[in-house]
Amino acid sequence: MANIDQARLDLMHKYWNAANYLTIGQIYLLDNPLLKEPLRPEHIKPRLLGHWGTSPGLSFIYVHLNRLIQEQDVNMIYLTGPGHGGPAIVANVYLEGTYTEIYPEITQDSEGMRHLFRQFSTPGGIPSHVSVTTPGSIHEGGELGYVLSHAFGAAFDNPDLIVAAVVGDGEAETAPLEGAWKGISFLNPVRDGAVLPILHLNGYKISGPTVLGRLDDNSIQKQISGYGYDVHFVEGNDPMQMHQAFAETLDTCYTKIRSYQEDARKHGFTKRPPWPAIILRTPKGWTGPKVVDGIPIEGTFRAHQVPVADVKANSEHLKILEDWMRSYQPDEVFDETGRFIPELAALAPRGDRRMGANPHTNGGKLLVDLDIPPFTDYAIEVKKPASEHHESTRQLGNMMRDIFTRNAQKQNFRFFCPDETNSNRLGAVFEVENRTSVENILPGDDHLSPDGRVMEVLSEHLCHGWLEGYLLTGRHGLFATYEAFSMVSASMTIQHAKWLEEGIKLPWRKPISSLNILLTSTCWRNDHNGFSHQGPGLIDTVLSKKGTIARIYLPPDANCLLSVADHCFSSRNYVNLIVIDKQPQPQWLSMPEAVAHCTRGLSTWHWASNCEKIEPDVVLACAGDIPTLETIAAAWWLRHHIPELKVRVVNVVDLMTLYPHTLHPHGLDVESFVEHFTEDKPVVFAFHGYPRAVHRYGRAQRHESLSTLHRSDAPRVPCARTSSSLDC
Ligand SMILES: Cc1ncc(C[n+]2csc(CCOP(=O)(O)OP(=O)(O)O)c2C)c(N)n1
Repeated sequence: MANIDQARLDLMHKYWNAANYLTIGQIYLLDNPLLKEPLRPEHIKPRLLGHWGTSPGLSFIYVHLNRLIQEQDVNMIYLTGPGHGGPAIVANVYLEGTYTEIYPEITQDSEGMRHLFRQFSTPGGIPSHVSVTTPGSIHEGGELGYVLSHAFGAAFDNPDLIVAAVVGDGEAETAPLEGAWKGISFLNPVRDGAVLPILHLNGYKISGPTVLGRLDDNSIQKQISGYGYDVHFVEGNDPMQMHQAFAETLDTCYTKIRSYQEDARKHGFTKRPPWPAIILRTPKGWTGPKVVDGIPIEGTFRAHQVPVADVKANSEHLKILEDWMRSYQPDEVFDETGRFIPELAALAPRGDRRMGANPHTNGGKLLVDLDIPPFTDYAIEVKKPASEHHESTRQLGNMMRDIFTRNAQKQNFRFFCPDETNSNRLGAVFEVENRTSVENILPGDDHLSPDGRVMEVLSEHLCHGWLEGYLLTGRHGLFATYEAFSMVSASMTIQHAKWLEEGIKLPWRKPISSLNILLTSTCWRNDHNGFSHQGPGLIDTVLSKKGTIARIYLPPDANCLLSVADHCFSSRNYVNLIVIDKQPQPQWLSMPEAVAHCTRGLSTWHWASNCEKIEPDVVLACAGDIPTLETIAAAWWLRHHIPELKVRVVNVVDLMTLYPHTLHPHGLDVESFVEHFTEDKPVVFAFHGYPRAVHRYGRAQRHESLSTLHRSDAPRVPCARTSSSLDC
């Protein structure tokens, strides 16, 4: 590979200086942003927050990717695994101009810089991570482990896109990240983009060494190449040598990526390419203070956060900070007014090629509506409640099959599932789609192909992360999982929910397709499974999220499921949780009845009650398919054995209707709530999940006790009945 022009590298070095300077300014300074006067205690923030250690490496990579983008006109986005390096990414999107375009008050001058510094990690300002407020981010990186799964999700069906994904070497110890290297086994060079993993081997976590940091190159090479990558090392601490080495390596990797893609696109898929991965070994806190109070800082875990503390009170520390900041020669990179000097600003890509402005990172801009067939086409004919028994999820599988067909040209829909598509009765999708694999395919394999869009990998983390990456870059999908194991990735559900909660407050972030999670193989009907398969906890997890984004549906039968799914697939910016079992179950409502029921969110089922015109003695309420069956059976028994007792059955499909309407937009007002649950009659609520959900919100509506039927955990021996002899 030819040497990179030294003059260009010198300028890039200055650009990197500017980014490092702005990073430190965000961590430390309240005022005096350009150091026009000697640093004084009053210029320092009262509380020093932020992470320096990872930041110089992140900026180094950013500056180099800018060169590649500019020279080769690359469509590239940047995902920061160690998202705590937020100030570095904010510094870079500020330098490239996207920050000021989105936040005009952060001007490209000393006043804007002052504002940029003051807002960082400050109440009312911006978070310390690469969060939703950061242009160009689809990955906050606060909870470590998901960068590669997000990166692959973004690359699927984006043939032109290269996703640079920085993996922290601490992050690389997490289980989700360890699994995510396998993404290349699902990445098709013909129709997908590429992921360029850059393992940032700075050797340390918060307070100790990383496992990989203590391995020699040979061991790391074996490990990463074992996943199928072609490993490139760039190591050292001399900046100018490192600029040259990294630039050359980047060029090599880019050439390889494009040649694999060109070959596959010209000749068709033959085998998984050995995609390149870079191992960048640099000191933690590179270019920062070497020693403070006699203790080494650069190249140690002590550089992780704020490398020089107590700067306001300790004049020696203040001096270290000032010398450190001046080492980046701010007067060489910013002019008198604080503007980035044009010769350096010219090194950033233009327009949408800037990584902070790439539309793939604001997926709503690229979102094309999903073409959803009329869900009523998949209706089960129900002439009389419980006259039919069906596996409800099968109907959803039929609908998804046709969603795949209708959107085949747009290539914007994928289904993610940990190896349970058939088990969850969604196998109709295989009439038109395959499972994906770019590894060897053997004659006996079932619906396995490099072209598939059914993403089956036995990792809830990967399914979830891939779907999130896919959604955040403007596409659509569904994650279906056994209910109990949705808890494996529950934390990802929370993180995505928080992202959406904040994202909807930012007018520049365009709405994206909702995160749709189908929980099936539920706790009440795991007939051949054990206690391990019982745990409806994700409901509680989603209940804890804000009403602006959280939705939970418990359709009691197939027609309700279809209606709910149609709504979820066309919705935006929600986390939609749909809970329904896969086993044959009685079908209660005709399609028109189901539509009316789901539109209301809950209904009194007069056909199961005996008090249409009068106040009941007791309300039997239910949410969830098995609790519905049990409740209908109980009501039947009461009607037949104690006919003088007036029983009302209320079925809840949209759990959020139980909230007070002040807390959730779907919540009923008190009058409507009382219309169903009465002012003061006892309510016995059979609920699919843990009882506190119903207690908390149902009680709030009626200010009195409500009994919930639910065991403190699901039964070890399945208790559900599938009676076909109910005379409803
Ligand atoms: C899942 C998770 N566990 C723990 C943490 C707390 N944490 C924040 S930063 C960090 C160390 C990260 O090390 P590394 O990924 O190597 O990043 P870098 O050294 O580049 O800062 C830890 C443990 C976290 N953010 N996420």
